[in-house]
Amino acid sequence: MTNQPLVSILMGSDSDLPVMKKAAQVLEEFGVLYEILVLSAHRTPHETTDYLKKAREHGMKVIIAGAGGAAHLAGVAAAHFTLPVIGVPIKTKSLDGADSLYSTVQMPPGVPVATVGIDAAKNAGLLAVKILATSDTGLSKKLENYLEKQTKGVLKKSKKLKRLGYNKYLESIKK
Ligand code: RP5
Repeated sequence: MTNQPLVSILMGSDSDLPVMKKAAQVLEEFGVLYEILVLSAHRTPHETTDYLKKAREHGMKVIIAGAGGAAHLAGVAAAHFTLPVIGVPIKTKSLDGADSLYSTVQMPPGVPVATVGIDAAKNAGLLAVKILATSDTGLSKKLENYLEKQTKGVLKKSKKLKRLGYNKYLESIKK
């Protein structure tokens, strides 16, 4: 592992941060270094393009880009950055994030953006880890452990549901 960031987490506005922090949390869990910035395709077009053009020479392997509404950030990132770009469509008040989803996912042939679900920044973080794990055996092992833990967690819940029945189970998980 190097001591320089490998993943760049970008978002169009600081209002996206409560969602995008979930990508950062996953990367931290796996010990993957990242940098996190607010850069907008529309409000800071020149700064965004400058950053993206230099991202590869600065050692970035994956970019995660989250934006809402007319969400062009991930697409612009993919236009300038030659390695994988993961898009996170942010939920909006007006159209519930359908606008963000379509803007992010409907890229023209030749310029792919790996788009996760609306507000699914956790999956974006995990996908970045999976991409990096293709050439990092330590990370690959950590992923196996993570997935094993996840499986055990689900099976434990299933056993508990069987034991308690659904009414008592629901009582037990009430907040
Ligand atoms: C997008 O516009 C941002 O990604 C954000 O999701 C949305 C609203 O931005 P703010 O008005 O909250 O700054 O560019």
